Amino acid sequence: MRTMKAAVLYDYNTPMVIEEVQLDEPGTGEVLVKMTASGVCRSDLHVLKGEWQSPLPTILGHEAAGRVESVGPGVTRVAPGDPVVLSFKPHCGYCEYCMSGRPHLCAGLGGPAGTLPGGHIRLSKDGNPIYHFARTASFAEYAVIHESSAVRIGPETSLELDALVGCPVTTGVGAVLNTAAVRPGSTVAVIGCGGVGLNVIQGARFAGASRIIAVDISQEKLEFAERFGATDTIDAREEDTVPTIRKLTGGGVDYAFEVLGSGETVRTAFEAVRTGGTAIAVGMAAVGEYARIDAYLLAAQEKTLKGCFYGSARTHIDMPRYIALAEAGKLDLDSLVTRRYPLAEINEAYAALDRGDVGRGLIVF
Ligand code: COD
Ligand code: ZN
Repeated sequence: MRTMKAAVLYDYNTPMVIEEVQLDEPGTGEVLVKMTASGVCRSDLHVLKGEWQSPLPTILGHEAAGRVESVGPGVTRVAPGDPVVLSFKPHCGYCEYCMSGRPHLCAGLGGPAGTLPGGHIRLSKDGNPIYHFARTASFAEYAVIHESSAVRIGPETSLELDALVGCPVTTGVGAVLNTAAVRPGSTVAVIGCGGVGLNVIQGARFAGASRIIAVDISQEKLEFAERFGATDTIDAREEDTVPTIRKLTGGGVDYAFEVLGSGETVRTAFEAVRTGGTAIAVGMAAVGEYARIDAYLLAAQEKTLKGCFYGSARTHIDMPRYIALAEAGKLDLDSLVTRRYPLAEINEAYAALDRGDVGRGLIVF
């Protein structure tokens, strides 16, 4: 057991407490990672605000990179010293989803929310359990994770920026390349240009989209989106999104991505695609929220409405590839990060996200 600094959330809508907690050694099939950096994402904010329930107390953080410190019994995929990106979707490798190339939907690993696969809890404070949010709990100096959550990457890499591959890059670029399989020359709309939306935009640019229409309610975010490849912008506060997209494209886009998480914007995405087009819901709405779509047009215009979880990622294939693309200058990780914080300032980092500051914040250990 080791003692380390971590940010603990005890109650919704209260600041995280930076304090010493205890972490057990990795068990069978588990890996201990020393954290280099962990990104600041809206999914954690959803929990902070109580919009998504998670057992408490918990340590948030799910997009991170670091180095393997030690491995538990039976671990063969990684060794101490290996640089890894953390994946918040561990997979068993043997279930129908894993075997058919969709490990992001793996159904083979048990355990309730807030625990590691198998139901294990390795975090505690004075003998009381602390839950592992998203099976990563990366707002801490160290994390114990499942072996399949430790994605080994090349030795020569900027581990700090690679943290972003853990969530926004894999989710956003994967939504374009895997979930939608955008074809060169297609037209694309992106509704919500936060950390994940920017990666949908740069994924679409990489895929060769001819037109990338960014939609947001912040002029600053729209200007930032242009740096990542947006060819047109729509301020949803001033313009009606669907008619504007139809006018710009002569009838609608081939693909519209909802990257925000609301029923209303899923509907906007559905209405913004042309006949035969595809709307992809990347954002996760509040539990119980519905998207009203025109059931007649769904059939008559042969539209597709598709969900996307974690960029339909095959993490061990995709994450090293995204890093290679970044190293080749084809994806931009550097400009995504607009501010770095020490762990002690994590509450300020989430306040900045909530305020709508542009780009991604990064907690650097
Ligand atoms: N129309 C257009 N844009 C809007 C509107 C609106 N009505 N309201 C808000 N926005 C903009 C905001 O200004 C902001 O720019 C953007 O939408 C949201 O961005 P962020 O930075 O707040 O959020 P992200 O990018 O960190 O996260 C967005 C997700 C959709 C990924 C996240 O919230 C989510 O739903 N995650 C679950 C889905 C998933 O697979 N997650 C993987 C782990 S995160
Ligand atoms: Zn995230």
